[in-house]
Amino acid sequence: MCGTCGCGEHHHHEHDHGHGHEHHHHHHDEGKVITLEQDILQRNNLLAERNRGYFEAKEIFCLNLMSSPGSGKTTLLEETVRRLVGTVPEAPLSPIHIYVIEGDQQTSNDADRIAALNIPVFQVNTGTGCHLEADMVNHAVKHLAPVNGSILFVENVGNLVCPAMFDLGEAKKVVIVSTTEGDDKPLKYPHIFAEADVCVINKIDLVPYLDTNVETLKSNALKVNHHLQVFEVSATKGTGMDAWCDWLVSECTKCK
Ligand SMILES: Nc1nc2c(ncn2[C@@H]2O[C@H](COP(=O)(O)OP(=O)(O)OP(=O)(O)O)[C@@H](O)[C@H]2O)c(=O)[nH]1
Ligand SMILES: [Mg+2]
Repeated sequence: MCGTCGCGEHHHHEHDHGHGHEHHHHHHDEGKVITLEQDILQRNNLLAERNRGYFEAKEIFCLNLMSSPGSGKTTLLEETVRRLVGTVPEAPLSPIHIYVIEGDQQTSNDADRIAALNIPVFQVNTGTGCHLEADMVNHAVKHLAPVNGSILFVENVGNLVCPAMFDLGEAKKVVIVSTTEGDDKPLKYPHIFAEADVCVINKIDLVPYLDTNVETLKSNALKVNHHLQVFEVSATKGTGMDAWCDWLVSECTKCK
């Protein structure tokens, strides 16, 4: 399905032939592949802009949450929802209406976790696809029909590479990286950090058990993108969650 972002069949095929660590190049198909990629990305960008216009008109604050599998996107969402729903901030934000779109290859596990909090949620299963695309968000939004002034969280498919290439029409891209992944990930997977507006460093409660240096992790992220707003949190223990939620509320107010 996804030749666009380098996860297509032809790549796996090449790996199957045991080229080890060599760089792979497209040979006969190179021109064709690049044209196809441009077409897919261009069509996605057009749809993303339509989503963006819709969100702006309805003052919906849309965030795209991206990370490796298991960094804690859903846990962060669950804890964020609990806090924001419990919050009664100053008008015009009270009450905050929250909607969630869940992207996974298979299962509705994450949607079930969000639905348990009584939040409207729509699960997108991408099958072999490794990222969400703007048309999937468009489709999901039609089902959710979010009210004006709401927050819409989109949890992307767990993948630190491909989601970076696909604009969904969101106002902010958030990359989550957990301390268990090591402090070099921003340097090894720079594109997603370069595209993001915010970097949430999650699982800081585990730092005592790891060799990961959070300051190094943070400075590597900022090396790739010095505009990044960085939050250090433990979604499970609650550390740093207030700063993250305050930021969300203030950005949500700005988009009014
Ligand atoms: N210790 C610790 N564990 C956490 C934290 N946040 C999440 N976890 C755990 O990490 C595991 C994965 O969390 P999820 O929230 O499912 O991760 P995810 O990014 O949504 O995963 P995918 O949707 O599969 O990509 C779960 O067992 C969580 O309980 C944290 O701050 N500290
Ligand atoms: Mg998840």
